[in-house]
Order: sequence, then structure tokens, then C-alpha cells
Amino acid sequence: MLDRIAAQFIDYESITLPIPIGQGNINDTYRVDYQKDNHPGSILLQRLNHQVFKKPEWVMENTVKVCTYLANQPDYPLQVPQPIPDRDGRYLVQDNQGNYWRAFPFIQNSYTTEGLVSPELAKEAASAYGAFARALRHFPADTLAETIPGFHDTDQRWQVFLEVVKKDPVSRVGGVKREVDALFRAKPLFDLISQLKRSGDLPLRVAHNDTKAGNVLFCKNTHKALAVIDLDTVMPGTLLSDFGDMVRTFVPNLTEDATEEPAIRVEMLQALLDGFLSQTGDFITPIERKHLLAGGAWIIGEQALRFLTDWIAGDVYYKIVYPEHNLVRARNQLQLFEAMGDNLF
Ligand code: GN1
Ligand code: MG
Repeated sequence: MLDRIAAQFIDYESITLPIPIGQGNINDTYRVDYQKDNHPGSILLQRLNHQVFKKPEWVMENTVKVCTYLANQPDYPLQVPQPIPDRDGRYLVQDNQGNYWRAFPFIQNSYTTEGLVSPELAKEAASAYGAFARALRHFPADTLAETIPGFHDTDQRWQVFLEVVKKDPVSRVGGVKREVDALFRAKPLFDLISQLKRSGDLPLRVAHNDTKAGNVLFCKNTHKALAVIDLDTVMPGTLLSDFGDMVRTFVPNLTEDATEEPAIRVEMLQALLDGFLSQTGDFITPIERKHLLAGGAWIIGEQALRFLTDWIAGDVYYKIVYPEHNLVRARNQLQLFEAMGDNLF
């Protein structure tokens, strides 16, 4: 089946079996190697999860707009993997089960990393995300579609959480009283962030919204960043959530799936600040600068809220690998939230 999808995007004489790559919780990604006129080529084929992205065509519109803009910024230091149109010029192809597929160039000699990274690599990634924010600082953010409405609207997520706790559809609330209480301790910070957004103190910017280590391509030889990838959640948003998701994913000494209690690696916070501010320091506002670390605690708390909501709802959003996966992730993020402590921001 995948070879037929691939044939929509590329001409080839022979093709290898698609190799699954990446560890995303939402989409499925494959690398396809092929031969054409005795030359090898590779593309990425990706199934876009249309339960999560209800308007797949909006995702591609945003992606194409942002890629085109970035590719036209002479001082953007990174490569821009632009989506590949199919033979009819469309960026999405549907299979006979109704799934949506798109293709990207595979950047040779690159790697991504999902696990723990060194401070050097974290600084490099933060600098790449900073360069991305910098290149898009004059892009009219409000012309982008909200591919997932209210993605970082924590007030709205809080309401959804309260409703699911009330409904308790699969009788799990009794077992998570401590976790629910712990989330209430994050509420004052959620309120502070909402207030900063409402007042206009946090300017609306183009946000990437998934700034984990795994969304930066690094060069296998130099370990320098080559590209920022995964523009599915590029939307109008805030700079704090992008810095915040970096803190969430780079700073702990364990990944979000770990069952043991994660700790903060302070040297990583510094590496992220150094890398990010090297690109953004001259244009971000003093209020943004002041709240970067609070952004970290915010996004960690919000992720705990999202995982716990999904656990209580009966695992309807995130892919899970074993039954208690969402609960383990929620506990992990709550412990991380506590570890961030008030002294850091
Ligand atoms: C999802 O699939 P992945 O790992 O790129 C999620 C992120 C979460 C992350 C938590 C569209 O991202 O927001 O932070 O899982 N993406 C969406 O692991 O909800
Ligand atoms: Mg993603």
C-alpha cells in the first residue's frame, strides 16, 4: 500500500520496504528509499493523524506558508525541508481507508535524537529554535490557521479536565486523587500565564509548538543543527510555550515515559537560555525574557494536565504502549513540575 502512496509523490524504478522512523505520539513516519535512472533517492512519508488534526489541509497550508517564507529569508541559517507536492500538485494524498499522507525530502547524513541529549546539543537545538523564531518574527502570525484550536489555551484545557473528572467515564478518578490535587497546585501559574496573554503582555508570535530535541535534525559529522522539522503545530502562539517545551523535554534527567522521579539538570537550563537568547535576545520583550523559565513550568504543568486528562478519559488521544502509560507520563510530569520549584522563576 505504501508503495502506491509513494508513487503519487515520486517517480521510481524500484523502491525499498518503508522503514518506520521517529517516536512521535501522533503521526506515523516512514523512510522510503528508491532508485531512479540509477540514482538513489529517499523521501519521508508520513500519515497525518486526522483524529488529532481535524483539518489536515490547514496543516499543510500553514506548513507551506511558513516553509516558503523561511526559504526566502536570506539569513535563515538552516535548511527548510519543504513538503513535496504530488503529481497533481496536492500536498495530501488519501489512501482508500481515508488516511492522509504527505511527503518530505529526506535530508541525508542527518539524525534526530529523542532521548536525553548533552548540554552542547541542547544549546545547538535551542539556537536552532531561536533562529526559527527570529526568521519568523515579522511573519503575520494571525494569518496562520489554528490547526488544533486552543492548543495552549490552558484555561480551556482546565475546563475539559474538570468535565472529564466529573464524568469519570472509565472510573479512574478514585485512583488519582493525589495527582488531581497536585494539578491544582499548578493552577496559580496557569492563571498568571493566562493573565499575561489576555493583557497583551505576551505578543502573539508564530509558535512551533513542539520544540523537543527530536524535531531538530543534526548533522552526523558536525553535530550542528541542520533543520527544524515537524511544522504541524505551527500556529499563532507565544514564545514562552516554545521555550517552555524545550525546558520540559531537554532539562529533566529522565524522559517523560520514565517511571522513576525525574530531576532538573540546571546546566541544561543555562544551555537552553544561552542557545535561545543567542538568536532572540535582541528582539524579545522584557516580559518575555523575564518569564522564559516560568514558561517551562507552565508547559510541564500543562502537559501533566493533558496526560492526566487522557488517562481519566480512557486513553483517547495519545498513543499508548501499555495500559498505564498515560498515568505514568502524568506522574512524571507532575514530579517534574514540583522539581522546577518556585525558586527557578
Ligand atoms: C505529541 O507526537 P509528538 O510526540 O510529536 C503532542 C505534543 C506533546 C507530546 C508529548 C499534536 O507530540 O503536544 O507535547 O506528544 N502533539 C500533539 O509527548 O498533540
Ligand atoms: Mg510533533
